[in-house]
Formats: sequence, structure tokens, C-alpha cells
Amino acid sequence: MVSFRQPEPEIDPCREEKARRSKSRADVQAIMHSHQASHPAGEGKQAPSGRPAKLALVIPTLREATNILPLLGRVRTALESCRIPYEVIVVDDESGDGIEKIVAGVSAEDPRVRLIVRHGERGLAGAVLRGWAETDATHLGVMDADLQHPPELLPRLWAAMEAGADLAVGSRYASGGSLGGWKAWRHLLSRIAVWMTLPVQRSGRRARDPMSGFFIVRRECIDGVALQPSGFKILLEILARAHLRSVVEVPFTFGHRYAGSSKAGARVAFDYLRLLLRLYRRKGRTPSRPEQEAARSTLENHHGAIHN
Ligand SMILES: Nc1nc2c(ncn2[C@@H]2O[C@H](COP(=O)(O)OP(=O)(O)OP(=O)(O)O)[C@@H](O)[C@H]2O)c(=O)[nH]1
Ligand SMILES: [Mg+2]
Repeated sequence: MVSFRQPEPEIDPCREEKARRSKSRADVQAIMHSHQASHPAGEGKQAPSGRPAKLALVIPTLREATNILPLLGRVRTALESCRIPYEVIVVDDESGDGIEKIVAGVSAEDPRVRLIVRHGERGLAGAVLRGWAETDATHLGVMDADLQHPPELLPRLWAAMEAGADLAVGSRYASGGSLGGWKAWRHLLSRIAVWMTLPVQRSGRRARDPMSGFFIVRRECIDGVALQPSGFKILLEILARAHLRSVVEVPFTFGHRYAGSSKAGARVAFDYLRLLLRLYRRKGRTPSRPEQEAARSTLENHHGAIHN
């Protein structure tokens, strides 16, 4: 259970919303730091942090019950072939479609598959951060639940990490990758959206597919970076703000949604533009005093913030 600091009484709803977001961000960071501090090194291959390498793959789900069983089967087969310690964390936002029972069935046979249900919360980025916060893994991954991301690419992403990458991205735009059967107008919009990210990405560490939802990052590269739990495109923020030395893209062909319906829509486009604006504004600027204090207090308060 996570303990919350007592919030200041507020009357302005915008300030309340901002405070809620920043608290939720601080809690996620607090959990991540606490895991890093409390899990001692064991056997196995070591990450640069000195701890044995372990992958936690988060699968965010919203009404994906029809996809989850075939997906988990393929993911487990792919990860077995990597011969590494791993866990798969499904983070569901109260879909109420029976996914809990399905994942519980898989967990009973393989406890490395876990389910976290968030109550009263929505948002892809927040779900991913929550999953990452609940693991001690040295390597943090994410993929969609609808089989548009082929699980068979996971060993290649892992190989890139083992070869020293800080971030390995399943890429539709790297040479050899493709958007699959996308219509021309969607293709064009996507190209424009990627082009708009160029100023916020760092030179030498740019990704051609900065909006991919399929990647693995070293935990130490995002530790201490306050990532936004709102929004859909967490990779772009990582590219703009994490402590990355090397980014590798592994091409793949974006598949068709296996079953269920898309959650991407106008709201996602709006959130994307808002994120871009925030990253443009922040680029090259020294963090403000409140931002510095928020980061410092996150670091200072993480011990003792969790009661397991
Ligand atoms: N937990 C959680 N998962 C979400 C939320 N929104 C989307 N997802 C999941 O995030 C993944 C990506 O969502 P999709 O609807 O497939 O979005 P997309 O792949 O960009 O769009 P399509 O190409 O139309 O499928 C899927 O696994 C969704 O179930 C959310 O609010 N909470
Ligand atoms: Mg999808």
C-alpha cells in the first residue's frame, strides 16, 4: 500500500487537478526508487546497475479480454526463448469484461504473469507507469494487448538491450518496418506527427518511430525523471527527457488489431499536441524551483513511502 502525503486544501479545481497529477507522478517515482533500493543483487546476468538483469513487460489493457489469452501465450513463448528472468504485468483499468478471471487463470499456472487493476483511473501512460512502479526489474518494457505488436519481436528487442542499448524500440519507420495496411491519409498524419517531434528529440538519440508503444528501456535511464501519467505517448517523453546514451530501433510491421476496438481517438490527438507543447517549452530550459523541489522531494521521500 502506498502512503500519501496530506494534500493542501485547494479551492481552484485546475490547481487541484495539477496537484493530483503531480502527487500521482511522485507516488509512481517513489515506488520505483524504493524498489531499486530494496532489492538486493542475486544470481544471473548483471545490469550496469550491478543487479541481475530482469525484464518486466507491461501490457496496458482496456476491454481487451478477447485478445489477452492468445497474446499471453505468444509473449511467454517469446520471452522463454530469451532465457532471462521476466515478469508480465497486465494493467487493466476496470474493463469489467472478464479479463481478471482470464489472467488469474494464467497466473495460477505461471506466477510471473500478474494482473494489476486500477480503480477509478484511465490513461495509457499512467497504466504503464503503474506497472513499472510495481516491479523490481532492471529493464522495463511495454506492448499493446491487441497483437498489433508481434510478441516474436521481443527476443530481438532484448538482444539489442543485451548488446548495450539504453532503449530498444519496435519501429514501424526503421528500414524494414512498415505501418501495415494503413490508409494513405493516416500514413500522412503519422508522418507529420513524427516530423513534429524532431525538435524535442535529442540529436544522436533520435528515434524514427517516437510514438511506438512497443519498447524496452533500462530502468536507471528513467529513474528520477518525472514522467507524466496522463497521455498516450510515453516513449516520446522518454526520448526527450530520460538519461539515454543509445537508442536502437528494431523494425517490425504493424499488425491489424486482432479483436476488440481501438481506444485511440480525438482525445489521444489532443493529448499528443499538449505533450509536444510541454516538451517544446521545457527544451533547453533549467527546471524551475518548484520542479527542482518536486524532483528532490521525490528522491528524499521514497524510503518508507511504501508499506507492503
Ligand atoms: N489500462 C489502460 N489501457 C489502455 C487505455 N487506453 C488504451 N489502452 C491500451 O493501450 C493499448 C493501445 O491502445 P489501442 O486502442 O490499441 O491504440 P492504438 O494501437 O494506438 O490504435 P489502433 O491502431 O486503432 O489500435 C491497448 O492495449 C489498449 O487496451 C487506458 O486508458 N488504460
Ligand atoms: Mg492498437
